[in-house]
Amino acid sequence: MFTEKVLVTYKILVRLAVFNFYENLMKFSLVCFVLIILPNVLAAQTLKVATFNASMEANNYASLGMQPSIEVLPKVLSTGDNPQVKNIAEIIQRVNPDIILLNEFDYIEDKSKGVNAFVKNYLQVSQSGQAPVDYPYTFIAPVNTGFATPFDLDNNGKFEQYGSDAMGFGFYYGQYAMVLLSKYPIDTENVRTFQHFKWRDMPSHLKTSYPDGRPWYDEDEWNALRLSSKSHWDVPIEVNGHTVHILAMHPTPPSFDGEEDRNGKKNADEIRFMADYLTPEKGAYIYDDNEELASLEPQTRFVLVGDFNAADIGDKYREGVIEQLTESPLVNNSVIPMSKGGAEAFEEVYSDRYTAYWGARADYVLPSTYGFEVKASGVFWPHKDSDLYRLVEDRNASSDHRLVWVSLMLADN
Ligand SMILES: [Ca+2]
Ligand SMILES: [Ca+2]
Repeated sequence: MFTEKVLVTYKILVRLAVFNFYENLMKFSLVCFVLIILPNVLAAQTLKVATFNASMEANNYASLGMQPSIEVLPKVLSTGDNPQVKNIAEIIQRVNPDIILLNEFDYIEDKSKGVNAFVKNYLQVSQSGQAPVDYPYTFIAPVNTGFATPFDLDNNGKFEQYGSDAMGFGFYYGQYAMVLLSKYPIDTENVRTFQHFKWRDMPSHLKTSYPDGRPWYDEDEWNALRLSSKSHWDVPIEVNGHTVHILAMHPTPPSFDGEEDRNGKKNADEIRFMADYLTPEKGAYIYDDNEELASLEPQTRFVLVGDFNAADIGDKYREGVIEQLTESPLVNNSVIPMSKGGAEAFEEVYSDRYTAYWGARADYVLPSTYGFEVKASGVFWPHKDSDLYRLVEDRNASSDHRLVWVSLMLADN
């Protein structure tokens, strides 16, 4: 009797112990999942991509008393104490994108004095209490801006090498260039650049003529003229086992010219070039700077980024230009990034989409329809009552453009 009771009690105790063990194991597993596995799963799938015409070229630092040249930006980046650049860094820290293109960041061949100095001395330093951000992977490449030519490209009768006579508008070589910063590794081997592609090699290109029909460019000029005003880039980035092609450009503004509309035509064809690059059919004519034919394959994840200088509505809109991208079935323009600051700064009902303080949607982050879901987006443009308005309150606070960002979920399709 006694041993039977002991045995029953013993069995009950064992069952309770086993039950507690499994219950605790379940709890422990759940805690592990929430604390360790879940953040990695989420991090693996979400990608925040931004574009920012930061306007960091040499004209921005008059207080230094230096003539605009390629020497100015390295000086600014070496100190970490320029208020305008600190504000630009604070904006980036607050948005904290995984990948960001900066337009109008001079081409400084020695990265340690250029883009990497910006990361080290500004982004990795807390600005106004914000968490520092790090971008271990950066990409730069030569550009056409300020690339001297022997031609009179603006036909003002003067051969000035720079300014409007340069291959792309610029007063010194490398002005208005661009840099790409990434938290994820860049597949450097497979980067393609299109700095050298000649405008004449684009089939059915737009023609620039005087009002009486004579060609604007003479034969030597036309044979030498490159299409890209800065450069066009395809930079593949490895995001947790997925390749994402960052397609970057900064087409010339469709202004600062005459009736011939040479810059308007260039802007339209620079955008067409990138639209053609998205498919092997349309992009069959495209060659890269290694003189190899190149275009994207079907079912490729890409994100178009940059100041495209092409409004989609309003008085700066030009019919048929930005639609080459925004109406492509390959491109997802269904979610338009917006801000309260833009909404209140202009009368137009659509000004909540503006990305520049001169009133237009000029800067774009456009993901491929393939492989992504848009989760959130925005334009960093605080409204006047915000504490952050100081970051955009005038031209010298940061830039004449605003940072645009899109958060993407990598979908399997
Ligand atoms: Ca000429
Ligand atoms: Ca000239």
